[in-house]
Amino acid sequence: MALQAAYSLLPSTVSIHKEGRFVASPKETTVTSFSFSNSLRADKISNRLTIKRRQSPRFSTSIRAQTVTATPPANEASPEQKKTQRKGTAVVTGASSGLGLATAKALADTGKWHVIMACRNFLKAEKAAKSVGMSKEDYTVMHLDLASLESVKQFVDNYRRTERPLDVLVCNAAVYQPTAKEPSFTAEGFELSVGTNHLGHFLLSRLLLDDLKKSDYPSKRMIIVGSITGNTNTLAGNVPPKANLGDLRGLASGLNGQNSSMIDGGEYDGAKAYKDSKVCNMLTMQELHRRYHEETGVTFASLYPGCIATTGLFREHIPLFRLLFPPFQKYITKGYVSEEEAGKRLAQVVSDPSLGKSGVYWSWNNNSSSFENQLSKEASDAEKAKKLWEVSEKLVGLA
Ligand code: NDP
Ligand code: PMR
Repeated sequence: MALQAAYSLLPSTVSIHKEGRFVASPKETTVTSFSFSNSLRADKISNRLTIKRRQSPRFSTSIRAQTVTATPPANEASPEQKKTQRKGTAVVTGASSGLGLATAKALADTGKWHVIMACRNFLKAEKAAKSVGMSKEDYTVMHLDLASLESVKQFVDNYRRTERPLDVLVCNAAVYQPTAKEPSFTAEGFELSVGTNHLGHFLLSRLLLDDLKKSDYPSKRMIIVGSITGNTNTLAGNVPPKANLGDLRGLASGLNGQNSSMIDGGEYDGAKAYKDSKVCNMLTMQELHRRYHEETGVTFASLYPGCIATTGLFREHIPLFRLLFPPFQKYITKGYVSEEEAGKRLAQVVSDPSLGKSGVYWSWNNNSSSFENQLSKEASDAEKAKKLWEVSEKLVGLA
């Protein structure tokens, strides 16, 4: 069983106690129980959770509770928001399916946003927009292939030619290759998941920051979608292979498969490459915040929208995984969220006045209220973020 295979990769005994602390010990040998009670939607860790598994490497860790800072939903526009009557323009990458499409739809439905659907497959994006009932005046599809830095530059040029202001950028697109035996590469020869999810977005966000600066919209935002699976202070983030950027030696040596195609310089692992790319996304958001928030007034944010187990992200996973993953997340972890709900969450981060704080990694709890979540040690390591920034700048040709 696909998920059982995954269980067998878990640390031998994982117990989640009150306050969301979880500890693991290496003694047990079989999957004997998996119980949740009083499920805690701070990334869906329940008060009591016990998992036992077949074999265990040295594993003994303690995982910190998620910080929960409840943010009341805002019903009224702030005085700032009332300043402008014009529609905001939001660029959403990867808006042709899943979370990106649902976000585009949620924003369009408010009547306050024009969405630029920045997609690699023009026809698919047009069809997707129609299929969810978006009206033509609420969106524009523009070509963007994040697996090509040339395409990123071309997108920025094309966008500038439209002379539209840019008010919000949402870096959402991603690829996940959990079953790939060998790495594949972007046009410039970077391992595909990190090349697309991190480097493509890194260049895009750096170039479009100038355009965001020019916007007169009252709340300018740049959002980079993160994930729980890149955060090793959560149960989900402890499912092997775990994210780990190490000292970035693989990235520094070009991530082109000559020395290594993994950021930490290790053996290729598609699932790890994705999780590493999400750590890069969350580190980049914080580095942008540190460097530019004060100077530009732009709000930088990341988020974990919930487990949207039905999206195209899992298209390369084995069929059994795709069959079992949604019920597993719905009924066992209770981490499941529909595409529609996840789209509303990301749309909140785009436009809700109460989510205007910069440098935050947002999550949602059981009753769908947002809170400022705590990132793992690595995903909040300021020194690593700086190093990642500098190495990435070189790779994308900005330094
Ligand atoms: P989908 O596969 O449904 O959407 C991914 C989107 O990215 C698609 O539109 C896809 O385009 C696009 N894309 C992929 N490669 C490129 C590229 N080279 N250039 C441009 N666009 C590209 O997955 P999700 O909606 O689930 O994922 C969206 C975001 O949510 C990702 O950042 C993911 O990490 C994050 N996330 C998802 C979770 C989940 O449970 N699903 C949980 C946490 C975070 P195309 O349609 O052409 O394939
Ligand atoms: Mg995970 C609280 C429990 C929880 C949550 C919220 C997720 C989210 N997952 C949880 C637990 C578990 N998962 C457990 C206990 C297992 C072992 C059975 C498990 C397994 C698992 C696999 C094999 N989970 C996965 C996979 C994937 O291939 C997905 C992945 O890692 O993609 C990178 C995944 C996910 N689990 C999640 C989420 C949100 C994902 C998709 C990850 C993402 O988009 O970042």
